[in-house]
Amino acid sequence: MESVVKAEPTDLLSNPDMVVFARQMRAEFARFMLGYEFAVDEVLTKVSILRREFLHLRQYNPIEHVSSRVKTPESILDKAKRKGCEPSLDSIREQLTDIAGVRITCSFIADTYAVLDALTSQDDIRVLEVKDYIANPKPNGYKSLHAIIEIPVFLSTGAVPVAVEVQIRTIAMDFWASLEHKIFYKYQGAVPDNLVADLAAAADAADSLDRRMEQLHAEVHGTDDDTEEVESHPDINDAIMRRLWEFTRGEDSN
Ligand code: 0O2
Repeated sequence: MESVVKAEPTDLLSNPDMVVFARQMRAEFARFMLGYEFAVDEVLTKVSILRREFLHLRQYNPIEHVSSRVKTPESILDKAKRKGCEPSLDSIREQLTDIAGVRITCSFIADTYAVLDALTSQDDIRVLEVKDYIANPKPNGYKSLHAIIEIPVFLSTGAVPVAVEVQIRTIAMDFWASLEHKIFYKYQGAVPDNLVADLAAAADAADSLDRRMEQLHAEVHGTDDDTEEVESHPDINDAIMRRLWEFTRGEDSN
């Protein structure tokens, strides 16, 4: 990855124009970064609520693991330069939609679509783009669901919409992608042909595993249609149900 030339503090002090620029931009860039950190927090809260709701409603958790990151300022500037962005934070905000990222790892393929649907159908989320690399894998075998969503972040000055890239995939897809990523960086993009072929074969194996695991799961637990929806809560016991029964009939003596 190309890196930008870093200004040392001494450079800043020796250039009065840069001192003025840095004084203005430091706070603006910090606020820019904070917006993405808050947006990630908002998405993580939504994912956590979905996870708990799924668990209560279906007594089944489709989300195995969640991780998140906000690109570093250096990596943002590198990518902005690569993409030929205008030199302004507004332009970077508009063109770089993956500054904030949340990755959700699910148990099964069907879960990835269910989670994407549950998240993107929420009223305060605007979907900017969805890429289905599960139905249409990349030539190297990469699979994942990608959604660029815009979520409002409520600051003291009002609500600001912030873009977050959400990647949703199965454990097998995630395993493959993380190994491929390491290989890609080790060879700086020029992966030898034999490894490219091996990775493609491994992607097929991961796909077969996903499908077999999903079949097995369906055999053991039945399909969604067979799942009895039983919501439970540790504090809602028979005594509470009796009180509720009496209360709804005007007989509650407590
Ligand atoms: P990182 O370090 O994970 O952030 P873009 O590159 O975003 O401008 P593109 O290529 O259309 O545009 O985006 P896409 O296809 O939605 O991919 C964006 C992200 O998906 C990547 O981010 C990776 O995280 C992941 N990804 C896409 N293709 C592959 C792949 O072939 N292998 C692996 N392992 N991951 C992939 P970054 O910024 O490249 O990396």
